[in-house]
Amino acid sequence: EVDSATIKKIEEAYAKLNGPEGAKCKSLLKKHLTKDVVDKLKTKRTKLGATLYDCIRSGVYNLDAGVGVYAPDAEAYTLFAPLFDKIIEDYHGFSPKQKQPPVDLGEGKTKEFPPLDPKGKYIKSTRIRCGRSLKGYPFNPCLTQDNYLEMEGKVKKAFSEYSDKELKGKYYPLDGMSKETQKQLIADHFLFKEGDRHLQYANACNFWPKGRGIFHNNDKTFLIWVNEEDHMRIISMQEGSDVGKVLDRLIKGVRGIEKQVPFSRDDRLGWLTFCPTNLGSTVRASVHIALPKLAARKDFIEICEKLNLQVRGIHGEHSESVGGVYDISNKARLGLSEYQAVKQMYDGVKKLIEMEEKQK
Ligand code: ADP
Ligand code: CIR
Repeated sequence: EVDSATIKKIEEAYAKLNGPEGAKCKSLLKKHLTKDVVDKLKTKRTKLGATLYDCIRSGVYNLDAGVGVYAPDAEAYTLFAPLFDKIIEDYHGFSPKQKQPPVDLGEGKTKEFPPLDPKGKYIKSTRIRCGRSLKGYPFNPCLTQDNYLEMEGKVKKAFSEYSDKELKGKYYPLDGMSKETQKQLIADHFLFKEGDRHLQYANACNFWPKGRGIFHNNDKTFLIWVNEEDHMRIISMQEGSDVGKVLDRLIKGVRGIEKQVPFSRDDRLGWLTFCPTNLGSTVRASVHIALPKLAARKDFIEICEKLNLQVRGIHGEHSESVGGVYDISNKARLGLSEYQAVKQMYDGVKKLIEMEEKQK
């Protein structure tokens, strides 16, 4: 049963999105939260207690959001499917009839990805990340402080099992980290930022910084974020444009950790994540790249979108470009394998470089 106060908040949220305040809002939430969807879903509650309001809260407070929804638990994706399916289809081009293909991390195929920019004219660095959720735990809004600490303990133990020399490293909890260290790690693109309002309004920052932290090897080329947006973000990155090498290291890291901790996977949606934009392969493969001639064109973003690429600023999502350097990655993660997601970025960026070289 959903109490009348929550139903009222859902109705007010709908009114806000469609009233004067929401006039400039362009989120997928606003687009797909129709009156019909509201009426169908406002009285539903997941077994863990989450309502439609928990899914939409972030996008109702952040009218500048691109997407605006998060799933408080795995069941939300099916219980609130009339909303999520529409947003998922719009973002990934993945229809309700489609199914995530089997896992293909790209083992044995990483030689297909030699350096994109061997002379180092355009690309500064390359990063590939994927997300994982621990089996048996809901997403952020439903986690207790004990859950956070228990999860942190489990993954910390798993990290200590890495025997590969390249991956071996140390776990640094956020709780107790000095502000200078934290700031430096963020500035150098290694650590997640703090105080993201999209996550805050999704109730994803409860008990912060408890249970949050980062594992990394000595060179900071292999890193794992713990309990930020997702339970885990597994990351491989390095200077230059050697995509194959970055992927090789990510594969080793993922295979190493999945032997220790079981992950949540859905038959249709693939690896489960808190944000619907990350479902499926969960892979975002990106380069930091400067393309001065192309980026000067008015249709630069459109060119990238046509190549299934997403453009972000230099400090990640919702940030700006600095010195003409952009973060360019695959956009879709669902409906394609991990290997295909990397290939989408690889082929797209290759094309962008060709265009830059031909541009007058
Ligand atoms: P995510 O990739 O996990 O969705 P963000 O967009 O917030 O999240 O990016 C996280 C961090 O990774 C940011 O500091 C961003 O600048 C950094 N980053 C992303 N791609 C690259 C890259 N190719 N090289 C170096 N840093 C990168
Ligand atoms: C938005 O809607 O703009 C934010 N909620 C972020 C959406 C996608 N990005 C993400 O999950 N990192």
